[in-house]
Amino acid sequence: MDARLEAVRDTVLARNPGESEFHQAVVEVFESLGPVHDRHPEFLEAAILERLCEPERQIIFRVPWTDDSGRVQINRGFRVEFNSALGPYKGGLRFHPSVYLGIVKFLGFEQIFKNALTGMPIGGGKGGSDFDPRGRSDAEVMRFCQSFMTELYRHIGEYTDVPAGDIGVGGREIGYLFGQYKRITNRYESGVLTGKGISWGGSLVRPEATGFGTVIFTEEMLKTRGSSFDGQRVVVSGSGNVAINAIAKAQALGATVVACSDSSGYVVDEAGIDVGLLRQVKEVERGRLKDYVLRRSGVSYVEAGSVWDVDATVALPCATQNELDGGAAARLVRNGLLAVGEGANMPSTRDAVAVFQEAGVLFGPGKAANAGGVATSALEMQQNASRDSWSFEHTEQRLTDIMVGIHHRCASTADEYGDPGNYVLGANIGGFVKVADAMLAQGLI
Ligand code: NDP
Ligand code: 2IT
Repeated sequence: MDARLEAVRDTVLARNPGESEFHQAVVEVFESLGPVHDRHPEFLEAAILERLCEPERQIIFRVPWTDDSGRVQINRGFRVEFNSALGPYKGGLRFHPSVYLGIVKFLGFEQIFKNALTGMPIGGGKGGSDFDPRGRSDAEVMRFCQSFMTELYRHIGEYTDVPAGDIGVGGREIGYLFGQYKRITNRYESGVLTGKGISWGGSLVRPEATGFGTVIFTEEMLKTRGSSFDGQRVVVSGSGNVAINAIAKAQALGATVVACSDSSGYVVDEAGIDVGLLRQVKEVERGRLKDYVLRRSGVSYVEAGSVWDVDATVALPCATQNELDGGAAARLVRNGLLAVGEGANMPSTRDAVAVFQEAGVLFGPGKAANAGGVATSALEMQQNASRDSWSFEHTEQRLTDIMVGIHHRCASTADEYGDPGNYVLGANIGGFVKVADAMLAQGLI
């Protein structure tokens, strides 16, 4: 790493003890930024990096609620409003028992660069709670969401901060959150949340957008080698919103997705995952992946194993951070891997990224490859602001154009900085320069 940046890095790590995922995200970005500071000494003088690493505002709050048996439960809520140089804070809410400040800050930090890459007017933020929705009734989820919003509402707004979904937060939760916001504020402020239902201010394509976008970005990478998804053997991790829609799009482009997973195990389906059945099991019934196997013949289920043990030419990690390590990466590379598109945020460890890059595997980092979700959230905000709603075809075309644009920005930035094909460098520098320029123009705030 560039010596000038090392000192900043050390200060950031020391000021944020115990937040290992945040440290990992910061170090990965800093490793790309030396050449930018050679060209732009003004960024160093204005302490852009120090300011970028310190969130503009961090909110932590108590979320009390009552479960179905009448017992009081207490969770912790977070919203980190990281950077508003380009627009209102924008980013999802994650409900998962592993959530703590270090996770929210890593996600919020990544979101700054991701949102900049989309070319849309959105800043970076993230939030969530250590609430575990698994096994909770709809009524419990509703009471939790209402309590969460009773505190959060004072911090958000169409022009301030616009949350959306992430792990454990989908259409159901956004509905309960929106209802409570509307009730407290007495405003039908559609643009305060994205991922809304289609009949009450949502956008077509938003549910599909992250998975579709990841595949579109990966297809653009494959094209640079004269290849495409057609005929590829694909493994996807996860079986949630991002994974299901990545599977659907990859298969629509002619690939066969032979495996997917949840946190309990993975399924191998050599004929190609039946997306209709997967949606029924996971989205309609809110069941486990194991239930998929019971309804389809010729399919195997591996309890507690790693889905990365299944050979693939294209890997799409779409579950969670640090789910694909150096050992798994080396095994995939030995068995013919061509490309990785990260649908999740930071799913590959730093070791894994190094293995992919040394082997010449096309590697699309999450902040570029999964930006289609937040980009389509910004399209939802546009529709809300103009009180309009667009067709599926129009919105999907906008998403495609945005993803092709992000790929182009990453690739051309990597070329410009002398490391062709390095999408990590391209994404980090491309996102950073846009935010840094805006921060410089807006003075010391
Ligand atoms: P969902 O809650 O819909 O699905 C999450 C999936 O990942 C589930 O299959 C879940 O399995 C699995 N998973 C979650 N945590 C773990 C864990 N600790 N270990 C193993 N598996 C795990 O979330 P999304 O699909 O929305 O999000 C997936 C990833 O994509 C996340 O990294 C998220 O940040 C990222 N992302 C999401 C966007 C969106 O628009 N939703 C946009 C951009 C990125 P199980 O059910 O067993 O927990
Ligand atoms: O990580 C992400 O980009 C998201 N969870 C989507 C955020 C959004 O505001 O749509």
